[in-house]
Amino acid sequence: MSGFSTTAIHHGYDPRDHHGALVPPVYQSATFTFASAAEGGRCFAGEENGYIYTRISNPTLALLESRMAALEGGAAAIAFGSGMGAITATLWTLLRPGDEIVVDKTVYGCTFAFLHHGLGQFGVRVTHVDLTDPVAVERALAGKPKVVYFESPANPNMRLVDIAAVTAAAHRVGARVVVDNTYCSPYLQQPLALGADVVVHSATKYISGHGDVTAGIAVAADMEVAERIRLQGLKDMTGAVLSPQDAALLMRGLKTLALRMDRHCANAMAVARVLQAHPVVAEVHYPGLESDPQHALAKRQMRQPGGMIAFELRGGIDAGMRFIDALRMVACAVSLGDAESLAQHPASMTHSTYTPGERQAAGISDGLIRLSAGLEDTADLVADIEQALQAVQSARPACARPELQAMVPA
Ligand code: 7XF
Repeated sequence: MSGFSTTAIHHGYDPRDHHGALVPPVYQSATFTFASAAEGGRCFAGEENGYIYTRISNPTLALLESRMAALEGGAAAIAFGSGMGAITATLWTLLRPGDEIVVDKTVYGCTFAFLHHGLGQFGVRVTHVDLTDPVAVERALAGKPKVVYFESPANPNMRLVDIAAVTAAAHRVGARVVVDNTYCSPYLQQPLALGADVVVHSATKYISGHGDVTAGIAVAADMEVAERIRLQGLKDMTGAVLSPQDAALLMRGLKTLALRMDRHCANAMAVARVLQAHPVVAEVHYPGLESDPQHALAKRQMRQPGGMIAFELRGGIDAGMRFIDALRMVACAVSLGDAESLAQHPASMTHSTYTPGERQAAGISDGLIRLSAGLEDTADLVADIEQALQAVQSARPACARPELQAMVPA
């Protein structure tokens, strides 16, 4: 078994099968020819292997899929044109009217919207539960849901779910577990190894790594589930296929995934320490900090604590907005996992699909700021964060002694 990066770079490809081309060629073809009408019929009937049409499969997509399956430790992967494509196709495939899905209380804004505006409209019951609370988990599972769904860490507030514990409990009642592994990538966390059934990704983020692709991936532990997601969720229900060019860009991203994640994590740790020590910061949510209540769980299920941080400033939303506007290098933008560090305000941006009441129930406060630590030099990133914090501090009510600044009420 090769190491992570060797798999990410070499898995499933031999240049000698492709005229010696070091980099896999891109099969930029929507359709594939059959040697005869009979062969075409056999391919459609599943009696003969062969590419038919790119919405079903394509050699470039197949190579990306085989690498992602190997990296996540799954039986097979399916590539999609967006993370939402992967999530919707997976859940449309696994759920029927009358079924229940149990979802952690915090998920990405459009996932939340899909659950309530999409699945909810078609007779699927959506129940939000605090999956960090074992008693609440047992109570929710008593209703025999078909699927348990969560992110860990959750977007945007960094709550971690104990993947092995929740999965074991879900399996006892026959529920399938789907984990959104976007915040980690398979380098930091492998939910299938902890028992989960399907992993979904917004590959737009760390897997691409360069902010130039919108893509998604689903990886299933079981081949039969993977085939159903491909033939129902992808082919018929969403049509959310990835383009071969974008698959090639994702494979380029995969080659440096481990290197990039190490730098993202180192930068996030440095920023988290600066935030934690600063008097204008009220709270930092980063599982790498020893003081974080989920530090021990992070050490158990993640290789490193990741490149994402959430925090709240004293002075709430106004101070948060001032902080974002004061940043010079860090861009104000949604998305994450890019080379460029990005900051955004979840309540008005990524999670504005929730009503204020729903956000409160999800633990997403109005003052929360989310930072995606990029790949810049640590000193430059830290300097930008420090000067923006200083700008917030200077704008606060004058206080004779700086050490008392922290005591000025919000
Ligand atoms: O369809 P997309 O590729 O944008 O992926 C959707 C998605 C799924 N799961 C998680 C955990 C995500 O974070 C996302 C996309 N999130 C971006 C963000 O939070 O910044 C989207 C910008 S509105």
